[in-house]
Amino acid sequence: MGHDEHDAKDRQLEHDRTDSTEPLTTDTGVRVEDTDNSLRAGARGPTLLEDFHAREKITHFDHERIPERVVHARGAGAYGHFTPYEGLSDLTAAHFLSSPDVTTPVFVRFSTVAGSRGSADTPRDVRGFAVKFYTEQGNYDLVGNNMPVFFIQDGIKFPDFVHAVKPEPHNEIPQAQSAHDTLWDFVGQQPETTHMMMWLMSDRAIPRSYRMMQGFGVHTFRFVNADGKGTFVKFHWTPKLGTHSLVWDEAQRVQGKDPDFNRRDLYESIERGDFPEWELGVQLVAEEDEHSFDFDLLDATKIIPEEQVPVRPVGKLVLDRNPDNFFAETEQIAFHTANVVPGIDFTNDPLLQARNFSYLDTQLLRLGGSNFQQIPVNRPVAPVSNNQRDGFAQHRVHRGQTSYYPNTLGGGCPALADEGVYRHYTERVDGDKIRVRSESFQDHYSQATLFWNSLADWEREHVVAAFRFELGKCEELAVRQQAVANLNHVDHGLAVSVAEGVGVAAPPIEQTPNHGRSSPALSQANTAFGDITGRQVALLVADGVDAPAAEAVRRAFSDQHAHVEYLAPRDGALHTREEGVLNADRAYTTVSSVLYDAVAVIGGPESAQALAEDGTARHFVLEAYKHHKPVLLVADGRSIVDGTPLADRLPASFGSTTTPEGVTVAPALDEESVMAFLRQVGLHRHWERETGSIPA
Ligand code: HDD
Repeated sequence: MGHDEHDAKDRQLEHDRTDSTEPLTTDTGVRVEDTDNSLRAGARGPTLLEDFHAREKITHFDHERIPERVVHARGAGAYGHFTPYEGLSDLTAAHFLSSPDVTTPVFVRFSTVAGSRGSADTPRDVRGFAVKFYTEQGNYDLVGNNMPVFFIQDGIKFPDFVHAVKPEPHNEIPQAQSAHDTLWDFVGQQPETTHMMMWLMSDRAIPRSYRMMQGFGVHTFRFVNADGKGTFVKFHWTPKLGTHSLVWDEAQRVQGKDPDFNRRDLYESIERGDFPEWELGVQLVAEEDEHSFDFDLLDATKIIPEEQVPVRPVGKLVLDRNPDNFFAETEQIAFHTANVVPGIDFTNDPLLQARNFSYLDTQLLRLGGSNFQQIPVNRPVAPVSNNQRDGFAQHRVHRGQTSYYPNTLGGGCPALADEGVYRHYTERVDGDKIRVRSESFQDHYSQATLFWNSLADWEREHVVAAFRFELGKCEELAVRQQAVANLNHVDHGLAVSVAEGVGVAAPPIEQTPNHGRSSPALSQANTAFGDITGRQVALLVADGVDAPAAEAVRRAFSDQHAHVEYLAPRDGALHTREEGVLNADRAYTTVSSVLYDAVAVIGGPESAQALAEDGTARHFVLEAYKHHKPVLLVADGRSIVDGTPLADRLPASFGSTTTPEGVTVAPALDEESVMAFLRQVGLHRHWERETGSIPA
């Protein structure tokens, strides 16, 4: 189902969509004669209070802002739909999972956590992955992240954690950065954060695209079937395009070159018809197996390793429609972990229990009162019928004499339904009223070590570099030292490498021996490769360019839904080697290599010479190389790297080949070289390439 087929949510929204086609009016519908000059006493006299149009216009403007989300303020979202592969009625009574014939409209909002609403898309941070399913049984929200664990085990610590990671209160510095003293001061004293900090220091924290990241429900939830039987469940979203990341240096530069990098990528992919896709998977654990793990299922700082419980694919999510209005839809959407439908229930995870309080509470403030579920994007497609009344901005006109239950005067309406109702899972609980953390929550290191052990060499190098960067930004040496001491429980070698980079003493002895276990599913080296949908390739061109070669590269990529842009020293028409015309897509001075996945330079002697003499073009190629991106150099286009360290890494005389460093060179453009370059783009990055000596 695509954009044109109008699902139930789309049809509902149609009533609210507004086009400004009528003449200009006030909010009360009165046509306005002049909106440039306020009403005044004399041409140079004072403005009159009776100018209701001017007052209304300015007043409304004054009230345009609402509080941003206290976390996850920066985000982007889209509509789409979810379809299960098969019926799951044996596990859950949830109707949206009952049959492949049921397709459910969704809205998904992706976000960073720490930054303000106007911050950049690519800081080192967790990404939110929040899905609202508009099911026939009411709205179901799966409010997850792109990492499968969390910083803390109990929601009561969430305000402390967020205060520590947000800009420091005395000077509100730094914006959207975890690299500062207060975060590391906090986590250094909270061993339970260690596992999540390993994920945060990994490449997961700098996704190339929202389309290329996993999502996780994090908590263990509970499926409940029609007979009331429960099964523990963890939710996974797996992107069709694989899980791919930026390079940290690149991510920092993107913040300046295009702060909207991930938002733009999502929006443009959908506009182009390259609809992002994820597979929903579930890990299922029978109730009787609750205690058969060496960690607690209720502890949100733990994963269930996929080798222990495989992920079963159960359905597909496709995003195929951009919102019409960012504020109305993406900003006003209100997620809440307690928005569940029959068949899905909670567990006693203390983090989840706190969330079930926090989300409703925050929406009441953020959206100005209790009627926020009536905002178009939040409205369920399921009928709403109850005795909740009044409140600010009540949009419903409830008819009838009664607004209480039970009643006879209103015919007993609304009555309780016999079927399809939400029934809380029956669970026996018994215990003293105490403030303690369960013994089963006390192992904070084993899974941090598991994660470390599971990474490829290049991923580990990135983790060490990330720790060095972050701790290197901390002013207090004691804060650095504490973090290193904590890492010594994860892996001694890791702790030593980090210590060496940040000028503190390396721990002399191993604290906790590395258990040696790993879980291959945790490494991005084992993700999907080869699908290059939506990848952006920069093709540097100048006057005199070999146009047939340029067009051949572009065609080969667009056949696979990737996009080649002709970047030239200036905008507009170029003359080609063949004395024709080629239109540049952009001047390369307006963009940067960090906004592209790969770079190609082709021949035409005049074009090659112009590019080779231009420092900006040379830097473009070197920078792409430094960020491990595929490079294609054809014919004399290769002269762009003359005199750089890259030249020494190319074969002196060459046929068509891809070097061990992942640069494809060809004496003339042919099918083989284009395909070789395309394959390199499908591999995302050439991580083995040495880049430390490249001065870009
Ligand atoms: Fe949260 C927003 C995800 C723990 C309190 N959270 C928020 C969003 C996501 C998450 C994706 C943005 C939703 C949107 O796009 O509007 N949060 C998580 C995950 C957690 C988590 C995966 C751990 C497993 N959160 C968490 C705790 C608390 C909160 C423990 C409080 C005790 N989160 C909130 C909030 C926010 C929020 C304050 C801010 C804006 C909002 O809810 O709508 O209520």
